[in-house]
Amino acid sequence: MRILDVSTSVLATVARLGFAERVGTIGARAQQPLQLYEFEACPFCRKVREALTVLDLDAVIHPCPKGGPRFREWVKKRGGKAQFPYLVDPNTGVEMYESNDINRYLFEKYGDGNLPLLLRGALAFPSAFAASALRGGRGSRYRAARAPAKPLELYSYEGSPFCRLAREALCELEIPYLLHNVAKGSAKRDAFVRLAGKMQVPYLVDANTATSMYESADIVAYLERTYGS
Ligand SMILES: N[C@@H](CCC(=O)N[C@@H](CS)C(=O)NCC(=O)O)C(=O)O
Repeated sequence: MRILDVSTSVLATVARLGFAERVGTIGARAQQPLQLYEFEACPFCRKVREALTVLDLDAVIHPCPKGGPRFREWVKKRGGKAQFPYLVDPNTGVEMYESNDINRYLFEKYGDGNLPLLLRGALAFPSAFAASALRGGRGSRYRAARAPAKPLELYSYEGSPFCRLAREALCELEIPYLLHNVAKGSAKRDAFVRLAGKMQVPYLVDANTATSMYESADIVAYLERTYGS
C-alpha cells in the first residue's frame, strides 16, 4: 500500500505540474494565521491550499471530511451551508466561500494581486480534480477518531507528495492543526531548521503528547495509533 500511496501522491503533484512547491511573490504578512475549513480531497480546497503555500501563509486547518461531526456543522451554522473551502481571516474579519473569490482575496491582500495561471487558467480545475482522483478519495471521508485537546502543528507544503499523505490522515481523523507552509523559498525555513534539526517535511508536532517527528509513514501510523479508533 505504501508504494501505491507514494506513487499516486507523486502523480497528484505531477497533475498540478509541480505547482505549490515554491513560494511566489509575497506581499503584506498576516499577523495571525488564517483559518481554513476544507477537506484534502476537494479540488477547490486544493487550489486554496496551493495559494497559501505560494503566498507563504500559515493557517489553522479545520478538516471537514464527509461525515465529520465537528467542523462541518460549524461551517453550516456560520455561513449557512456545508460548502468547502470556507475561509476565515481573523486579521480583517473577512469570511467567505468560493475558492476563486478566496484566492483573489488572498493574492490581493497577501500577494501582488496577480493569480498564477494554475489558479485561474482553463487547466486549473481539471488538473486539481485529476490530482484528487489519483488519490482515490483519500482525505474525503471521516473515520471515527478522538479529538485532541489542542491543535497539532504540521510543517508542510502543498506540492509535496509526502506531506499530502500526512494531511490526508489528519483530515480523515478530523484533527485540527496549525499548518506551517515552508515551501522552497519560504522565509520560515531557517526557523524551522533551528526548531526541528533539518529541512525535511512533513514534520508533525503534537503538544498533547510532547511528540514530534519526521517521516510521513511514521506520522500516519502515529495519528492512527493516538487518535484513530
Ligand atoms: N464553487 C465552489 C465549489 C465548492 C464545492 O463544490 N465544494 C464541494 C467539495 S469539492 C462541497 O463543498 N461539497 C459539499 C460537501 O462536501 O458536503 C468553490 O470554488 O469553492
